Amino acid sequence: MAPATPELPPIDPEEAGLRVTGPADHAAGLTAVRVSMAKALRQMGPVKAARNLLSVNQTDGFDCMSCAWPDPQGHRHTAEFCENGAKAVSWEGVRDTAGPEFFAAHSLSDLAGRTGHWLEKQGRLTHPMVRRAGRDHYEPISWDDAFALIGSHLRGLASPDEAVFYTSGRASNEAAFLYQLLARAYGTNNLPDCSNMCHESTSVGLARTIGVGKGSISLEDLHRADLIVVSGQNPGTNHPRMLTALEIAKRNGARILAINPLPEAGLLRFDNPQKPRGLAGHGTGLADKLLRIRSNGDLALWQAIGQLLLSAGAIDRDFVDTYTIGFEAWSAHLRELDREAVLRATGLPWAEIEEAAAMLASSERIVHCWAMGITQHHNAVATIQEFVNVALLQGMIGKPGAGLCPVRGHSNVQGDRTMGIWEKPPAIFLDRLRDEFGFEPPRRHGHDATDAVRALRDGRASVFVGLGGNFVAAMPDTEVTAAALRGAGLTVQISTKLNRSHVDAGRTALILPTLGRTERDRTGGVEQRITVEDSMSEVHASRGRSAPAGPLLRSEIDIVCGIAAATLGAAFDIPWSAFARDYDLIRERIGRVVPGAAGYAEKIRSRGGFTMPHGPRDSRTFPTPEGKAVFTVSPLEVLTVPPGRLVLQTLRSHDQFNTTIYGLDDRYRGIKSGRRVVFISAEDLAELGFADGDHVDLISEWADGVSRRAERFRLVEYPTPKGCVAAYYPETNPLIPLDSQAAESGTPTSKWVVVRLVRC
Ligand SMILES: Nc1nc2c(c(=O)[nH]1)N[C@H]1C(S)=C(S)[C@@H](COP(=O)(O)OP(=O)(O)OC[C@H]3O[C@@H](n4cnc5c(=O)[nH]c(N)nc54)[C@H](O)[C@@H]3O)O[C@H]1N2
Ligand SMILES: Nc1nc2c(c(=O)[nH]1)N[C@H]1C(S)=C(S)[C@@H](COP(=O)(O)OP(=O)(O)OC[C@H]3O[C@@H](n4cnc5c(=O)[nH]c(N)nc54)[C@H](O)[C@@H]3O)O[C@H]1N2
Ligand SMILES: [Mo]
Repeated sequence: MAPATPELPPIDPEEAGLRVTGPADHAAGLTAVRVSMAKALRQMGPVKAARNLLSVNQTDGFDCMSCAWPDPQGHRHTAEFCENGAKAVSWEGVRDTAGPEFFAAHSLSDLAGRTGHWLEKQGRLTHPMVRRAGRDHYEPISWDDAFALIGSHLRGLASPDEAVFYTSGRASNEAAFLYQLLARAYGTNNLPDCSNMCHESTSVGLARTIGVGKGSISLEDLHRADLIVVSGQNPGTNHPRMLTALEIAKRNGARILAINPLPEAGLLRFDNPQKPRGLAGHGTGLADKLLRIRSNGDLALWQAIGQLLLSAGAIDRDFVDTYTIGFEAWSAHLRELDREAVLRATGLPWAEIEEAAAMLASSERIVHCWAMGITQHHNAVATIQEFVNVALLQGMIGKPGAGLCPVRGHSNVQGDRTMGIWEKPPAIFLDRLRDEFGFEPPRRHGHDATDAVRALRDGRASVFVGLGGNFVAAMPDTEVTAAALRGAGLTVQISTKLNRSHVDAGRTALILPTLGRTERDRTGGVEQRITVEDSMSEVHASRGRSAPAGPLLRSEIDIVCGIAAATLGAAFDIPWSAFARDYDLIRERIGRVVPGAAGYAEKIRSRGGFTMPHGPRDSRTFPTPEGKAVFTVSPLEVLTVPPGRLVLQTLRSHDQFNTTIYGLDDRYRGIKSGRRVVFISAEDLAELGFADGDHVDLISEWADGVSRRAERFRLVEYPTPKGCVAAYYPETNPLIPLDSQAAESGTPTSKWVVVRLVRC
């Protein structure tokens, strides 16, 4: 199982069994229920499976960690989860563990030859472990010694900016709040997070145009919309509970316009597994129209739609006059729109664009939803601002049944940002932090995720702490990112399972095992709850029910407090050990520091929680510098690729959660027992002289002249637009140049990688 190139993650031997059956035309249904139950029973055993699956997303249970989709208010199904939620819960609840014996048996050199799938499959991490400089094994270490080691490294740095504090989006609000407090009390804003790779373009685009970097709707709005636009998103796999909301909306008369290069099963038809009709019948047809757009054609599409709406007079004049600025400049710009450029960029016939525009023109309550197919592009911020322009034109913000709905990924990624996990914190947040804790927080911006890699690579940073996640596998340019972490003086991973980021370890490296969302947290001798915020700004409590995977596990909060006390001692009188004993004390501080969270500790005691305020949604108040919503003008640049090259988008299979690979199948796209596939159109196969079933290496091309390679992929003929191919993340991350980033947001362009195919 030796890796093909020593630096690259190895190829799974199970790939040899790869089979291809072709795409499905609907999502969920009986298969989904059968698959999730079988997995749960196998991995957790019957008692734990029942306990865990019955408390997912219940008001007194835990928040499902598989996505950030909101829970319905009032009536909830007994089973308020989906197939992929059940997979996530089972994956955390496994009976297997990877403790000291495992690490004694497997050196780091051995682990370097294993796949990410194999690493996570070893089970839950149970003991704090250390890899001491020069050694090839992790060995056990006590919690106190681990904290002392971190403290001495951090205190020994020449500047606090030589440390990086990364967060993945599963951390609770309480853990996130204390983590940013630790970083800032220590002296740095180096708080990159998974948002930087995810919805950062959304945060930037929405902050500029409506003044708040978050979505503006509730679940109820989605149910009441008469048109729902789903751009660059695959909800059947990544937000399956959203299909239920789409089904309700359809029943209430809504139409759905989907915009995607691929005919994703979950966009076409939905068999709701929670209803008898869904279990046996043919389900609900979802998209009324699917625009099979070329990669990155969305900016052009929305400019064209804007122009068509303008000429059709589909304008909410009152809204535009009262609440916005910049309309004249925007409409003048669209009058000049080059139709030829639109056709080239989108690959769509003009008549289809007109049809889509007519759907918008004839709707009164429109919700715009989007995800990674929009945010992970060079011009992502401009694209988002362009459909915001259209939403403003039609007055679709701050009215029932209408609004903007960025669909977040990690279950608490939005909450983490609210709690101050941000390398560019707003001044008001820092002022309130100063007033509450009595120290002056650093004001200069910190590193985002890609800058963190550069700083580690160039020796400007030497300590990396990860609160969850798998930085090495999730980031672009795998070899560069891995080498950057290996060059660090100290890496600390607070994790539930083993992954690539523990293997590409710093000279000294720590693994700190933590409780997951499903597990009972009795820190301080009492049963604790944590809180989270979903994609629609609903905040609520979450409490795990299962016995922890091992007696030594600590909560993320406890671990952050341990690191903080060992690093900062009694500085600023921050009561770290009291915080760890009573999470209500943290919530009281959150209520005083976080804008919009006044009375936090009391509010989350109410069943179902509360909604964070949102000016545009609540009262059409737009907290931009101008005090109004802003129309923005973006030049239309059509990205092209040289002859013989293709545009690769990197996406998720139905059997993974980000870098966690549950299995090697992608049921909806007809792939079994393999992940190293490239979906490619019949035209491209013919033009490039390949056939379905051929094997190729992928080589990406970028301005720096470095040739990045990912090896041995099987070509799969698939209905994807000509010139646009798709393959799974994270196998393709070695192809994405670190510097290939979205303008303004810095998000890696995971959906736009220029590649060529070489027969192998
Ligand atoms: N089961 C499961 N659930 C998850 C995750 C998971 O891995 N597994 N991940 C979570 C996370 S962190 C996130 S961010 C979300 C991700 O949720 P998604 O954004 O749905 O994830 P992707 O698989 O990246 O899918 C991107 C979609 O955009 C389309 N697309 C690509 N390029 C373009 C383009 O140029 N234009 C348009 N219009 N469409 C395009 C692709 O064809 C694909 O359908 O899901 C969350 N939920
Ligand atoms: N090419 C390409 N790259 C991408 C993307 C893409 O579409 N294409 N998508 C990007 C996106 S949207 C995102 S959000 C990032 C994801 O980046 P990350 O959030 O860094 O990665 P994950 O794979 O979600 O992290 C998985 C690890 O989290 C740990 N973990 C799981 N649960 C818990 C918990 O409760 N607590 C703690 N402390 N640890 C836990 C486990 O050890 C597990 O191995 O990847 C990005 N990378
Ligand atoms: Mo994400």
